[in-house]
Amino acid sequence: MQKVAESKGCGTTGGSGKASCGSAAGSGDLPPEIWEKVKNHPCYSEEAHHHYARMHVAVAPACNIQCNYCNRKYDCANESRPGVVSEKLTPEQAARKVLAVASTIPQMTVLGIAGPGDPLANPAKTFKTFELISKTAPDIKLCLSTNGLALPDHVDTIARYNIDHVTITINMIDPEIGAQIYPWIFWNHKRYTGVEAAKLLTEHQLRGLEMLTERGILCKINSVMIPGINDKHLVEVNKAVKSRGAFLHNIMPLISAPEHGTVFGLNGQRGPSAQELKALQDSCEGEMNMMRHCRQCRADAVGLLGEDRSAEFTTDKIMEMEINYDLEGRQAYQALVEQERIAKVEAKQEELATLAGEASDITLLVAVATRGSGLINEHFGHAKEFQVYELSTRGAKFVGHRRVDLYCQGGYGEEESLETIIRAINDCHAVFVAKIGGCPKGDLIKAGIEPVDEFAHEFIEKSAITWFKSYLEKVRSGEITHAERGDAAIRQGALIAAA
Ligand code: CLF
Ligand code: SF4
Repeated sequence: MQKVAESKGCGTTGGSGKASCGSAAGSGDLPPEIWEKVKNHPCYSEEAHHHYARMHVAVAPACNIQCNYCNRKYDCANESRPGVVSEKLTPEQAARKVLAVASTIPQMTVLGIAGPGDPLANPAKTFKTFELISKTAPDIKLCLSTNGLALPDHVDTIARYNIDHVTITINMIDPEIGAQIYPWIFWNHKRYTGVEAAKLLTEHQLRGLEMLTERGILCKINSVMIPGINDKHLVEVNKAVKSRGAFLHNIMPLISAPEHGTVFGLNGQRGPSAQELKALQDSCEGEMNMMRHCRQCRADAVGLLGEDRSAEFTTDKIMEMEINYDLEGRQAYQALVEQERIAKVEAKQEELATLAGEASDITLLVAVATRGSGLINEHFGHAKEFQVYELSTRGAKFVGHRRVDLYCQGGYGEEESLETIIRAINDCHAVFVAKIGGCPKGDLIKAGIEPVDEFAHEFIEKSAITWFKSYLEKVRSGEITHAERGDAAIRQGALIAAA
């Protein structure tokens, strides 16, 4: 357990001076057995999430607690963005779906069960699904996300099925705070409310975490940041989970809008701003590695984090699909992905070395339009999200992403969506794109955000460092004056899919 706790996890990306899971050496400062577990898990490795995909199967509809940020009509809000699950699956349907996706998306390496309720409130369906998949697709990593109430009862089963990655959503360790988040829990055929409910929940969560880490199972903690309720308290949560051997901490913004029909949505509880979220993540980073690339995905999501290909794999479609689960083909494809990944890291390291003599204390953010592979390969108008990197003389560090409305709307509503995009990346000095039209370019410049298209289809971090060096040079020569940017808005609600 200690070994895991001391390891530098995957929220730590290169350039910060700390080792990264995606270092050119392949393993950074992680023990080899940990590296094997995280190297192609898109949630446990920030570096991997540019290249590898995950899928969820929605086999777990029931829940044993109530969170004030969740409405049962929607996906599990602690592992999903709001939006109905398209279909609930039986374990057999789920197993077929996994094979269908694995045949089509060779870089899909992880199968997660994350709802739409709590997987451990549906243990028969959850473990049957894992059992079927471990037999038919043995190269796929198994991953589970839970609220933790029933966790201590299932730790041995989790270990028996080789489920090597478990996420527990822990929003508090103080029952007084918990009572403001959870109106009730259902345990041992009895409903508990208020502080008593929250006390039971936190005891089970922390005991479950200890039991898992004692068995060498990698644990990630998800926490929903709820301003005015648990925002300051999450620093204490961070210490508590680190001391119990958690590998990674993922502090996510509360998603709260009246149309979701949640208690928080209806009573006007706001989510954090981009600056508030980053400040909390930064303050916890000294204690532990922070995940910053979570997309709060659906309980039936398929694809790279940030893309959703679930519509390609509805039950009707997979029943008709010819399934060819080709293990060798998958491995060959993933070997190519690894080569691409190593080239990207080497390019970054080379460029980083040229920053060595710089003494500036300027730190700034830039936004990047990407479709994955660590490349600047998305058109501004087609971007559904922008990845955000922090640039300093220490290099380029991934610090988050901003979901946006598509700019290209077929000739309608572009001005309106541009306003929301500018609000979402308002804290950035520049936006890197593969291509951008004249209109949005002008408006971005007016808003003080430099559109940069000269690095189209090149590696993100290397390009960002090159641009940053020229920025510093312009500041030094007096051509520009460096100024801090303002705050940015975190988009609430569901993603608008590309047409
Ligand atoms: Fe799914 Fe969760 Fe496993 Fe990932 S998601 S069960 S650990 S495979 Fe990932 Fe999605 Fe964030 Fe979850 S981006 S919501 S952290
Ligand atoms: Fe909703 Fe998940 Fe909370 Fe259950 S644990 S109430 S499904 S957010």
